[in-house]
Order: sequence, then C-alpha cells, then structure tokens
Amino acid sequence: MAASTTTVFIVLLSIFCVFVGSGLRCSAESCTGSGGGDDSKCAGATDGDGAATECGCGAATNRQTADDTAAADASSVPPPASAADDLYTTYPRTNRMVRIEGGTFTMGTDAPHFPQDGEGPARRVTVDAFYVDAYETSNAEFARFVAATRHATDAETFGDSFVLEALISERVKSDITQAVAAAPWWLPVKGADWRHPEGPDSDVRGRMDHPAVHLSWRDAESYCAWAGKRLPTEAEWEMACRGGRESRLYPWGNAFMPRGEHRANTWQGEFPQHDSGEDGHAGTAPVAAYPTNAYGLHNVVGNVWEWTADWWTTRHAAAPASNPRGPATGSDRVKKGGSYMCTREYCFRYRCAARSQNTPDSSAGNLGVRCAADALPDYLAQSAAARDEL
Ligand SMILES: [Ca+2]
Ligand SMILES: [Ca+2]
Repeated sequence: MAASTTTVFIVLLSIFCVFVGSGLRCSAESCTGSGGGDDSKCAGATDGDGAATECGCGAATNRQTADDTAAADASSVPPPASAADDLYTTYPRTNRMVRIEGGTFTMGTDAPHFPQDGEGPARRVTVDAFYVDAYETSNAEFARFVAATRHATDAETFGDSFVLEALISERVKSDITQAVAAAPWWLPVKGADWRHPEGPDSDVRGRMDHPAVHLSWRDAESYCAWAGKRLPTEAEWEMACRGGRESRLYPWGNAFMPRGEHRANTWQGEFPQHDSGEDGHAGTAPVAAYPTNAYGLHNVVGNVWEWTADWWTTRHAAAPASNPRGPATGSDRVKKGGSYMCTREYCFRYRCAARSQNTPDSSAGNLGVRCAADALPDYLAQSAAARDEL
C-alpha cells in the first residue's frame, strides 16, 4: 500500500486530536481525522444538546491520494477472480426503481444535531420528478456490473480500504502495523474490497443480497451509469428519504422505534467493540430488510451510507431553491443516511437531514450507493410492463 505510512500518520493524528484536543469520545463514523487537513473540526464540536460528540464525520476514511494518483489511473487492472461472479444469478433482482413525483419539501433542519455538518438551515427546495432505486445496491447487482465491465473498484486498485476494527480477524489484524492496530475504530486493511468486506479472509458468499460496500464515489458513479441511472443529488436523496413527511427526523417519523419496532439497521451495544444486533442485524442487513418508507424505499437511513452527486459544502442559502446541485467544485462528495455503525451516542446521522462527506476515491466497509434516474431505464420499464401483464 503506497500510502500506508501516510494513512497510519493520519489515523494516529486523528486519535491524538480526539483525545488530546478535547477529550471527545469518537467513533469510526464520528471521528474525522484530518484526512482533509482540517483539524478545526476536531475542537470542541458538540451536538444540539451541547454534549461533546463529534469531530466531523466520515473523513477519517478519506484516502490520501497524493502518492496514489498513478495507481488510481490503473483502470485496466482486472479484478481478481472470485466465486462471487457465479453467485449473483441465484438472487432476486433488487434494481427496481420508484418514481418520486416532483414537488417542494423542506430540506435540512433549523434544529441541527451537528451544525458543523451544515444540516441547516431548513429551506424550501423544489425538485423535478425523478426515479430512485428502492434498494441500496446489493452485492448481487454490483457483481453483475463487474461481470459485464470488469470494473476494478478504487479499493481493489489502491489495494486497501477501511474496515471497522471489531470486524477484522485476528490474523489480518496481525498484519497491520502495531501503531494502527492500537486504533480502536477504522483500520486500513490490505485486500479489503467489495468482495472481501472484512479483509482478504472474508467473502460475500451468503451476503449477495446485502449492500455492496467499499464503493468509492467513482465506483458508485460508474455503477449507476452502467445501469442506465445516475447518482441522486443530495436534494433528491433527502426528498426520497423523507417520504412525503415534512420536517421529521426519520423516513417514518420522529420516533426512532415506533411501537417498539426497529425500522433501520443501526448499532446496539458498546461501540465500537460489540454490535449486539438487537435490531436483527449485526453488521450489514439484506437490502430488502426492514419496512419501507411511504415512498417504498428500504434502508434509506442506516445499513450503509449512500453517495450523492453533490460536492460537499456546509454553507447553504436559506432562500428557496429549484433542483439544487451543490457547489460547482469541491474536494469531497456528500454521503447520506448513516450506517449500521451509527449509534445515538456516537454518530446520530441516521436522519434525513444528516450528512457527511468523503473524497471521491475513498471507500469503507459501510459505504455504498443507491442510484437515481430522470426516466426509468428501458429494461426496467419493459420488466415492469411484463409484470403488469401477469
Ligand atoms: Ca444493527
Ligand atoms: Ca442506507
């Protein structure tokens, strides 16, 4: 791993920043590291209650690209052979899309839990009609893309990706430098990629209906384009998340567990040591798990973070906007929805207004994609028509 030394330094720097800077408790998702070189995020960030919680989110898993530009261009490198290619055909397709009628909704919130993330202000946003995947992209769907295109993901090309320490085998951990092995959350693991979510001694057998992870923004964009789709804008994603409900925390309302039932895959237990899986799933869940929101979307919040098309900014105009697309340029892309690693205490980002960011070539074991489209791709329109005739 060409950037291993740099990555080790960044991880250690983030740990130092967290513990020395303000005594904050940080998690894999909440501790930014200074992957983007912005240490200011680490100082005294608080949630809306004033409780110390955060120093940004997600950037701890930013890939350091300075030394890896050449590797990133190695698009001709074929992915390693894997039994995964032979497994996807046995799984039901989960590439169905849902039409979201155009309209105006309230994007963001005036009661942000993480003001530093740019969750506010609440603003009226109008979005044209669009289609969005009912599911996060599964391993089975991503395997079809790879089989058709031989796409090599950034994680495969760079040779590593970030994995939660608690999910890594002792054997793989023993190969990681001692200094990084001491970090209690993300570790850069050689050989971790979508086929090997927890490292080279893991695979996706039995999990082809789970979301594909370790996808960079560039991988996500390529996958959606291959499928005749595109990435959603952040505004589209958030409108889809809210399911027609105004100013609610979650896709289903304001109560996290209505009638005592879990509606999303988050983390229970002591983070980051033990995921008890009280919500039915420790780690990722099948993309069809949990009830849908009113628009028919599964796992919009929780399970895996989902890339959007927008460049990252924390500054938003309060004025009404029509089909906003974010800044014209930037260094990071917006991701939405939180993941199976989120807890109320550490990374309360499984809310529609919550947001985070990574550089476009970064990947991690909780980062996937859900595509959108202006119009239903022909092959999906035809399959929908065929179903109607049955
Ligand atoms: Ca869970
Ligand atoms: Ca999700």
